[in-house]
Amino acid sequence: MIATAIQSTGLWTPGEVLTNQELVESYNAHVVRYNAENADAIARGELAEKQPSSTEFIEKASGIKARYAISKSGILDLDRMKPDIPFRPDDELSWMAEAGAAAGKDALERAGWGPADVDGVICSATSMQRAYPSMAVEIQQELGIGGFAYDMSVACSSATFGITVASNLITSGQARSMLVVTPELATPQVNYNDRDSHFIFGDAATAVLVVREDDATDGWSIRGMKMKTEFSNNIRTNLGFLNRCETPQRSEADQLFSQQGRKVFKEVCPMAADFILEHMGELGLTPDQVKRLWLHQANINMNSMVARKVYGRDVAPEEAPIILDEFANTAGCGSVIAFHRHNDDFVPGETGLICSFGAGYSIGSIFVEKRAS
Ligand code: CO8
Repeated sequence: MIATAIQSTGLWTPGEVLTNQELVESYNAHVVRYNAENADAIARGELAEKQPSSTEFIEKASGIKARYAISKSGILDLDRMKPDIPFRPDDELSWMAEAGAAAGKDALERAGWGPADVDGVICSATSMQRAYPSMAVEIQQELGIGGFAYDMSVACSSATFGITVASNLITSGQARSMLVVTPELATPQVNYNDRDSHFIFGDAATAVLVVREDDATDGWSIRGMKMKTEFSNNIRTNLGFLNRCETPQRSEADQLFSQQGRKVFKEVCPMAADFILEHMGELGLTPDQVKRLWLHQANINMNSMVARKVYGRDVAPEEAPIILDEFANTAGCGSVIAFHRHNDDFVPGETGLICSFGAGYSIGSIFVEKRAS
């Protein structure tokens, strides 16, 4: 069987940083205005009085301190409370393709590879800016890559499932190398009027260059890949192409990200830990042979719990690195950013795990082993 490897990874972040403090100040100003405007209805018991948000809660409950955002001013503008994205005509590069292409370019430069060395592009992300032409084909054109390209989407597991598909395309002989791009413009999906979720997401894009192992110069051997899905309504968006035809019409809030955060926490932690241990067992690995878990980045407490269950003991921060303090939840990008940022200290032969978990529910697990250069 043709073995595969990750040759390099790439990362793109928007230029603007949005802190918890800024977000909470803006949300709390909205609360004051909302409660004043609806004072009569609140007094009659028809509407609930909105409660303020707090930076202390956000950091303690999630571990998030800040996030990168494509339009900070739009989010903080009380009359708007959503990113303000300048319209681009059809003959300009779209926003999502720009983010994906930048991450892809970074991955290629880090590998020292050119576009001609790549056989195709998979754009795998939570949401697509449009259905067609495919985002992947636009990114392929922007990067000057030949071959074929297509989109796929598995929410938080978009990148890990995308890497798995790319690896399988290489193993089956359909490509020698694939660029898996995950542009997550997550802030446009956030309801900034909602206290429970206004702080959760940030924008980023990642790219992973998956290659035949015998073409890899150094990088990471892929030792095993495993995927799981199980339907749950606990993390959901209802945005879709049927919406404009539905009767009655959905509100805007009903088309944005929503979740039962507590339930997700309780259900996904054991599911992810059991899945990781099962996959490890199938590969003949024991937890002490796995140096690091690059986990999905939704919640710091969730990651500590999953890591503790996997290792069967308390874990050091470097065993399950956290990037959501800087990035917040970047959906499919989270585990790849953790891997991208925290792998320099691996020596050849050492093994780590890239693992996503989230909406669907979906879990994607990829064990990688550092290769000699
Ligand atoms: N400020 C102050 N207090 C607050 C706030 C706030 N902003 N929000 C809630 N509270 C209060 C609540 O009212 C509650 O008060 P009380 O106890 O009096 O009722 C108290 O704080 C505790 O509330 P919770 O129980 O809801 O708080 P938790 O400790 O559970 O923390 C979290 C909430 C942070 C949401 C937590 O449950 C969590 O992170 N869960 C896991 C969620 C998760 O992993 N989700 C997956 C995310 S989905 C994903 O990763 C990708 C999907 C695709 C995304 C697409 C792009 C948008």
